[in-house]
Amino acid sequence: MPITSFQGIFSKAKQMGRKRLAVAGADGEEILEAVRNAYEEGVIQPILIGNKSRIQLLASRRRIDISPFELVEAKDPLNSCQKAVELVQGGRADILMKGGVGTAVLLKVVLDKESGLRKGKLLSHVVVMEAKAYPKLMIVTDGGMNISPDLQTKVELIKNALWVAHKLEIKLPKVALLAAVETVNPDMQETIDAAILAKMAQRGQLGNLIADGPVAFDLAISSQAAEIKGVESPIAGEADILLVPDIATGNIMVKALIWLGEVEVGGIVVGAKIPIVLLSRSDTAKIKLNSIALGAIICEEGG
Ligand code: COD
Repeated sequence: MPITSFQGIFSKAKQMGRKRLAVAGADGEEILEAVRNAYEEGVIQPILIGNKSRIQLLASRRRIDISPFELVEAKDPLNSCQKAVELVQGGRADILMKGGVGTAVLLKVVLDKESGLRKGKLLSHVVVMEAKAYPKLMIVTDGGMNISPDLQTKVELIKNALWVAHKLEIKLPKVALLAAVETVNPDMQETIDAAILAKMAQRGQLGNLIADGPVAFDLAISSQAAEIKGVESPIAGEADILLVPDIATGNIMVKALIWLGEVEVGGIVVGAKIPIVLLSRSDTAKIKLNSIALGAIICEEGG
């Protein structure tokens, strides 16, 4: 049965046993709290990288017991990222998490051709969303890493999202190729890309999934909207994966739902040797915790 909630994600993460989480730049109170919460949930075993004495000071200020956690000294944010990546390379960490280091600093270390964590695939950001008004989890990509994906990049984005869908035990995911309309408009590149991707999916070029587009967001999540619009689509009202045209669309859509709707969210970068928890400073403690749990279930079996 597919997982349909973050409660289900946590249950699976706990069943899989603790994963080793390397936190690059762990000297932040919010980060320590999120890591402690995930540890208490039985999901991870943290390795905290950064300025040791500052980490200890912040932890005692927030009354967070970090005595069961390993601490690794690093002289600055870049060094924290390098040490975190080294731990992964040495087989000592299963998940990487961005703490108080810049996103670009971490991603550049991760993308380094010689010492980074690439495995010949595209790295992409996926957000998993649980909304009260929708019975399935939604996998949204890419509102966090790939800025303006071309057709080939979109193919890779779908393949990465498909892998996440399988980890969520969705056997035959339905993919909505999002645009503003349901017809191909030569002035809207995303509608052309969507039509090509839909044909590629139909021919089995994208793997085991059902995809359709261009479709607007309402059609993807509401069969009633499809009926009103008079559009027949095999994914209408049942989308599992939502491919957005670019980073701005995805980022705005997810943030609008977080801040105005009732959604549970977790986000992660996939496609590297290990999952990367990449959080925004404004993310709530719950989003941080959800993202760590998501990272834990995305890990390859055996870490
Ligand atoms: N997957 C795999 N390899 C990649 C990827 C990717 N997604 N992106 C770049 N590479 C490789 C390139 O092939 C190249 O070999 C090397 O990495 C450097 O490529 P550049 O010069 O294009 O990459 P950078 O370092 O300038 O930029 C990569 C970023 C991921 C930093 C950039 O794309 C970016 O800033 N993305 C947006 C991140 C962001 O601001 N998110 C906001 C919400 S959190």
